[in-house]
Amino acid sequence: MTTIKVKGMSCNHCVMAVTRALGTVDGIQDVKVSLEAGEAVFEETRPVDMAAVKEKIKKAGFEVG
Ligand SMILES: [Cu+2]
Repeated sequence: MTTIKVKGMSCNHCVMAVTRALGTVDGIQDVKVSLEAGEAVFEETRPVDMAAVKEKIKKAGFEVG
């Protein structure tokens, strides 16, 4: 289980966008995004490239950290 902080989420659409973005990253499964906590939690089925994660989140319009 991996937890990352996601900045910039303000509504459920943001949550969906982040969930979708993470779902496209190789090795990521069972994505759960919490708007209240500003966090995303996921399982890694294999080592995940955090740079790729940041890139996808950024493309979706949000910031990791
Ligand atoms: Cu939103």
